Amino acid sequence: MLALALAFVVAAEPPRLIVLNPVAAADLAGGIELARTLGEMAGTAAVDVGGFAVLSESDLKSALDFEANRQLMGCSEGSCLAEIAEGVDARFVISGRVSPLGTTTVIYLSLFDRDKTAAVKKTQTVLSTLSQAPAAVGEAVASLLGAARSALANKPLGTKVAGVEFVDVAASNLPMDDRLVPVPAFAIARTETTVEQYQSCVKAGACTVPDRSVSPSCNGADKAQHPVNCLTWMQARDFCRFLGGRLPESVEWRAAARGGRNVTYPWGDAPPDRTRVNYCDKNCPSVLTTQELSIWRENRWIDDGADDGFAATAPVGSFGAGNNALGLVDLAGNVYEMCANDQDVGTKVMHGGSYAFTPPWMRIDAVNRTRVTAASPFVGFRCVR
Ligand SMILES: [Ca+2]
Repeated sequence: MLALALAFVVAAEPPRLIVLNPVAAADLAGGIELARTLGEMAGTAAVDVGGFAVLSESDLKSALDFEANRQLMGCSEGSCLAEIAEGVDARFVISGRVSPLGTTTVIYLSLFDRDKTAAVKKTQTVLSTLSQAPAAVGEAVASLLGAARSALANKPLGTKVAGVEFVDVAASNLPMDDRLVPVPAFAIARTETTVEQYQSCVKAGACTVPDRSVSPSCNGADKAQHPVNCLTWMQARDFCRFLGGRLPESVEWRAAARGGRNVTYPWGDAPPDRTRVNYCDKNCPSVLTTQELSIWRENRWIDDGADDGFAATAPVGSFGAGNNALGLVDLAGNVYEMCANDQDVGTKVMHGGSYAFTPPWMRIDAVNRTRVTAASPFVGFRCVR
């Protein structure tokens, strides 16, 4: 006889999605009417794609009081979208704007994820005639909802993906120059990407092998727990994509390194020393080229009095005293960490200094740059998601 376990399956309500009318540019002829039409098209497309409980702007307006209604007009900032989503318990908001561009009309749509307090996907559609609008808006909405579905399928932020452990970083305001830059919540890898982690992407066919011919200090399989180095910015980007993540923006890297505190270095304000950082100590000259060595000597970039125990990279997490408040390791020293954003043409921002650099480069706000095509033993990365 079969013992049957009875289970009551409660159909989960589909996640709520709000579709706001795009904001019409002031110089767009018939803008308000067109924005309303496009908003309706986007709402219809979202219903057609399915999987979400769709609220249109007109549904919302009838649900909201006058004051909230007034705030809704022109709502496109994260804080405003978050408030609206919160108000009706929606996970996602599609919003955007529509502008003329020469003889064409451009529709920008973006998908805001309340859980990430950030836009997670953006589309841009150019229309030469308005008859193209229903198909084009439908395609844009389908792509936004694809991103919404993958956000729902993702594990919570602070989890392991392909052996990479992610740590949540709360939303914060980062002081830069004389202003505060809002940085939405995200998650960042606890360590620099290791050789072993990178290798899993190579095996999967999603990453290419680093060019280890550039230096004897490039890490191979015998250094599985060392940071992967000697790769281009594109290779780093591809690895982060493989994880479903991306490279950090410079402001994100800094916010993560601060870990919610107002500090000069990841661990605090005490100057770097051999217990906190793998930097250019007395072992460092042995891994510099002759040319580098003369430049380093000339600039006094070598701390001959210190011994951190490593000439080139160290296994990640070897300097516990240098951890930050979130438990992130090796933010300073070991390898430089490439970021997503440009420093100038053909170069990307990087942070944190490396085994061949000195204390001033270990400051959280110190910025260096790397050519996107360069592969250097000094440079590695970690991902965010
Ligand atoms: Ca580092």
